Amino acid sequence: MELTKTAFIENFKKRLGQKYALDVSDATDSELYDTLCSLVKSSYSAIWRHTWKDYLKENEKQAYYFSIEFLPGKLLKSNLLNMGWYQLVVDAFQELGLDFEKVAAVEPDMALGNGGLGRLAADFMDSLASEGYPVNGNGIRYKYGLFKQRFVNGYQVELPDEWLKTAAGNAWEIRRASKAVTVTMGGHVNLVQENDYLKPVYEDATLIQAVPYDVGMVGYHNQHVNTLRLWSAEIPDEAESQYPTIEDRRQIEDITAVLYPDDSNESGRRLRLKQEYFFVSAGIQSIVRHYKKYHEALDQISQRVAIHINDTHPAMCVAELMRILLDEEHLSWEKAWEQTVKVMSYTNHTIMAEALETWDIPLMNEIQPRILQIIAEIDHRFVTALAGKTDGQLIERTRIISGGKVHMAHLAIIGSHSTNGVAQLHTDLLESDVLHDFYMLYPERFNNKTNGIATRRWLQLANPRLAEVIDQTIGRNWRQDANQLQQLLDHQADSQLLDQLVQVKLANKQRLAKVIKQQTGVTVNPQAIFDVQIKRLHAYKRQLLNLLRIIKLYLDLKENPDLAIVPRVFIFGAKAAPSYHYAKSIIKCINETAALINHDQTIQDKLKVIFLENYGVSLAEQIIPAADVSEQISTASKEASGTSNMKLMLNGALTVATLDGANIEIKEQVGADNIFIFGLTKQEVYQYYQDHSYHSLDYYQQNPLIHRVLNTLVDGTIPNISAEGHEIFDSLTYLNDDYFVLRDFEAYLRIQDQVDETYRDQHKWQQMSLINIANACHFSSDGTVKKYASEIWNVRSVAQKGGVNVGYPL
Ligand code: NBG
Repeated sequence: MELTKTAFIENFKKRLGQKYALDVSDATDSELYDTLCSLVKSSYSAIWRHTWKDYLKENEKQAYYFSIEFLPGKLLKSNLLNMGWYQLVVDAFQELGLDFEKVAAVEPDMALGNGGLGRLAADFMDSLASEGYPVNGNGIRYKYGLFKQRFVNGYQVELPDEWLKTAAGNAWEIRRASKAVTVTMGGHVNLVQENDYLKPVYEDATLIQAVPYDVGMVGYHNQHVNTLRLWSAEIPDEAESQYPTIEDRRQIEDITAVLYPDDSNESGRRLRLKQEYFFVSAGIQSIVRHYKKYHEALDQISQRVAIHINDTHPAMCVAELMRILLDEEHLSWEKAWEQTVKVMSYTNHTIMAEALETWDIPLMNEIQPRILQIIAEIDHRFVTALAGKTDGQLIERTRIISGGKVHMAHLAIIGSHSTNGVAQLHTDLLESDVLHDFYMLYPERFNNKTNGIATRRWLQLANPRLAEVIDQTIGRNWRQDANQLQQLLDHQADSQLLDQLVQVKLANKQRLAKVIKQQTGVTVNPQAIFDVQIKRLHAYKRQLLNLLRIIKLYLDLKENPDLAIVPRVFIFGAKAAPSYHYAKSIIKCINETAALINHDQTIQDKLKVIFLENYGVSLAEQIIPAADVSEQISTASKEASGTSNMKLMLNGALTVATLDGANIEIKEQVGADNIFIFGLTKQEVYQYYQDHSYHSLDYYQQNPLIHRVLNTLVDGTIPNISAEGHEIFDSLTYLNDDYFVLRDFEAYLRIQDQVDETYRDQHKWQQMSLINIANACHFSSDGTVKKYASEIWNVRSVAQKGGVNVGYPL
């Protein structure tokens, strides 16, 4: 049916009547939301069916993106936008006397991820569908999303995020019981000779039913819908009687209960490894089953299937595909291995050692003994093939099993044809340092794919005011093709446009000020600089550097209340991992500093510090459009890429940055004059590592300013932080400040002075802002996924890009 407002209203009322036997005026927001989702889903479902049937008809090669995190946030608005329905639905709701925003707010955030890694996966899914690529996601349907963060007396408290229990539940998923597979875990395995192959015989293994829940990933105006398949662990029907008590059942159901169970203890680690094998095995089994339905020769599977290992968590994909090709399909080891390496590819997302997973051999054996056998065989063959040909120590350093542990990154690299980093500097570091040994062995496997962001969510949806101004300036084609944003560069001298940017930013700041007031009770002045640092709480990201500067400003103002500074509102959003004690102490210190400053009458509006609770995708959508300053201040070399840097520049914030991750590429695009760069470079950081010449205590003892600022952590100036203040103080002084906070402090102060000075010249500021918006197109994830598709997976786009007006039918 043709999509018109009248037709939509008619269908909407009819659907509400069918589902709930209600009129519009009697329905709750949840019922209205559910009805709207149901209409949206019926529209794209027909197309969804065609999409995958077309893949089959055309015999398309398909790729599968395996990730333990997906962080899509809310999907209603993004589906409406991508389907071309957004404005029409808003208008229709208005005509019906309904509040669209209130209804949309009912949707729970799908928070199945921690941070950048999971959000990147979600932006990629949006871009892959919008660019028409045959690529599906594969992950876990956690019953509880990432914890809900609350602050109690300034401390982070974690509450369960029962997103599936909300009235709205997950309206987008389809449970596909018919596509369930069985995952085998635990027990023992013996190999018995049968004909000319070895057959594994399992004893006492646990069988788990993996049930997929599929979520449609709707492409932008192109009638193309991919699948995000999330697996849930259940007890197989035939095994019900083996699990008589609730406790028994929980052993199985807990496998997909929570995201990132606390792995600071053994039982947390065991559960984590189970999760990894569970979704890897379920995903690969279903891919192979699908492949076999339409193709015969498994020794050709790499021509039709690509599998992407997103970070090390799904690295067991290598061993699981080998297991199936060997044990179930009886391919020879050589053939199976050749195909596996061609199918697999791997992205590394961090150089932090803690994130390069290793597992104790006994634990791996306990979770899946057959997988351990296969990994051991891969390791053995790797060592044998290299023996005598290369330096023995290099072999020891690169082999998969060593020191009693299984090294997952080694498995991922050895078992795949491509390893990429996520920004140029990060890839360079992998090649020259972190993975240098592997780079010596397989230089051709390494490549860079700088991250990207979905402009649909981060500009069109999050910042409609800015989107409209851009439409008026360069037309609407940028909505289809982000590269068009560059046309804005022709308008740098258009003072009317620059004024409009001021108005847009102000309106967005007013909107955020309301959220802040509601959440914290603090009134902030929208004329102040909104200075934003939003990202996971981690020592290397240096929220602490920001905090020390805030304390310095506070001390300055206490000393001289008339000091003329440009008023600033510092805004933080960050969760700390539940077992990361130091990060939680930083949260406490920021909160106490905020309370001190926000309640100090002498400071007034010059300084406000806001730490918004429960940072996540939906909150980011409110904060980012309102930001003037983007804090990207990690210790050089530590941030693999960053993506909030890209989202903030797209929304016109100016970046204060170290030369780290993608900041370097942002600088290259906007030019050194349009970004505020400071601090140690990666070379300087590495030099310090080499000559051990950094002594942070000297900075404390010899620099009066640093002395004064650090003392506030321990002398009671900031109240209620006696333990946390000392902990942080010690880390920065006696424990030699791992992340060079003190070393970069003065450079940071100086660059921030430049920020103030520039902000005073609003014309210049807005021009810089415009240049940032225009150049953010270089970081569109549409462009990034094209490179993955052509350079790593070898899949092609199968949907034509629609025009701006190609919507989805009613
Ligand atoms: C994060 C990095 C970020 C990067 C994202 C996406 C993890 C393990 N890594 O710098 O810290 O932008 O991945 O690549 O979450």
